[in-house]
Amino acid sequence: MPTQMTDQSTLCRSSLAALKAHVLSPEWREPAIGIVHLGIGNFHRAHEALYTEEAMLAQPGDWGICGVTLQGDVSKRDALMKQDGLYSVVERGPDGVRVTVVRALREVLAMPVDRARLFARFADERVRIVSLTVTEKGYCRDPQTGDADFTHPGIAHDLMHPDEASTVPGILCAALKSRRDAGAAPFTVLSCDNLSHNGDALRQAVCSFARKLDPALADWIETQVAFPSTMVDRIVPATTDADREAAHAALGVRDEVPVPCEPFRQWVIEDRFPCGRPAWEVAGAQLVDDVAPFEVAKLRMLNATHSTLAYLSMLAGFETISDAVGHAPLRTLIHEMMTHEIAPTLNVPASFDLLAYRDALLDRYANPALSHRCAQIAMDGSQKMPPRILSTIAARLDAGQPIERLALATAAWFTFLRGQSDDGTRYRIDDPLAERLTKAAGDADTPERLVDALLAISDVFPPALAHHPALRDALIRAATKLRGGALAAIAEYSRID
Ligand code: CS2
Repeated sequence: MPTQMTDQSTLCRSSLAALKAHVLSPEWREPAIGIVHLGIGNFHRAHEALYTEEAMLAQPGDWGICGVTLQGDVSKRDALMKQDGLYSVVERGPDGVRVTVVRALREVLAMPVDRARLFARFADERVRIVSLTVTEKGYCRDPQTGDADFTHPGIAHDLMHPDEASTVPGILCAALKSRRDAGAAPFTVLSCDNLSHNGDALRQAVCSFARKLDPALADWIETQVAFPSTMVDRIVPATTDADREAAHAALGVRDEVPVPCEPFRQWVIEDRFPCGRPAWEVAGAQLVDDVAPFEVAKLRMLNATHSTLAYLSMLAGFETISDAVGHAPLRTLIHEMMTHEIAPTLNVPASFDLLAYRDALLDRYANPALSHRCAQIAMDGSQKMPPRILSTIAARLDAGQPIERLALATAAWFTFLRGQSDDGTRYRIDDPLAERLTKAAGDADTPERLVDALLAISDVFPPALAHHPALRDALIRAATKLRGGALAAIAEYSRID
């Protein structure tokens, strides 16, 4: 009888038996698929997938994951499926590297080519959770109203052709409609993106889209579907050859798609899952009634300082976050920014020690083993700046408080949009509003014009903020300093009281 040829040199389910030291537990029952995850990038694979694997080891259940790439990235699907959905998480801590093979991912689909298979999954009542990491821009929201953005070409297309939907609101509506039409229970929709009140934000985008299409469907979604909010946290850079080599050295077989990450991880989840969920708490997830304080603290402390470091570093020439915090004045600047300008705006439970949180963040950033590139964080500023930095600025201006360091962060973004670092190196601006932003920044020949041109972009700056004189003044001061070079501006702003 001919034997089937398997590639012994690459990670696959038949190589698992030899990898006992690199799985969480050799006891493993292959689960049926219970979660469809939209946006099968590195973050999900180092976060929810790992929590889910640990939950299933403690409490067996059918929570296997079907991961979906929404960009039609067939090569990503094929690379993962060639390895039967297996991949390794390469945890890089200051004390060394730990490689763990994750088994929870059972299938990978690419939209739009796999539409029929994806909708068969959505129709399967064993799928009880549809989770998402599609980044801020994936929600296609109107920044002013929070509804789906009906001027967005993808949303306009999906309203005309709901059976060929390609946006997140369009796909979720079509999937939920198929459940309703079949008289089946809906699935829970779980946003895992860095948006404030991410569950509510997604619910509004989906329901406003559904209301245009089919008001009865919108009513059904509003009353029947749960959209719990979550706060997710783990620093997960892009994969490099060094990660492939680390996985190979540990496993003895090749893994083309490992995921590097820091040892730290956190997941705070609003506990509203009418059709059940994995026992994520056994893996350390915190199931709470209200995620908002955790979510806002993470966005305003971690993500805000990440963006600040990224824009100042793109100008000053620091390549990674650990390089950036290795520059003492920059580290001081973000330390002081968290202490004096951000932490006082946060309303967290008494047990949440914000200064300890700040110090832990600085330690995480300094992790020399994690090469987290500033250019990766600098992407999509038009989506990231409002929840990360502008929300804190607005709160402080309302209270009549100073915003100098936050203004420097914002002016660094404006200056970054000119597409050139202080030493003349040119880079590309990767942002859904890139055309408008780079035109506004490129045409401005003075700090005043730069600030005015960018404040006029109402998708980023709501009118009350755009017209606040104290903001404009602080931005012009900071943009003027940045003209003299980011290093000099960092030095000066690290010294203010
Ligand atoms: C980062 C985040 O890329 C970015 O914008 O700020 O991905 C950050 O690493 C995660 O939110 C950490 O949990």
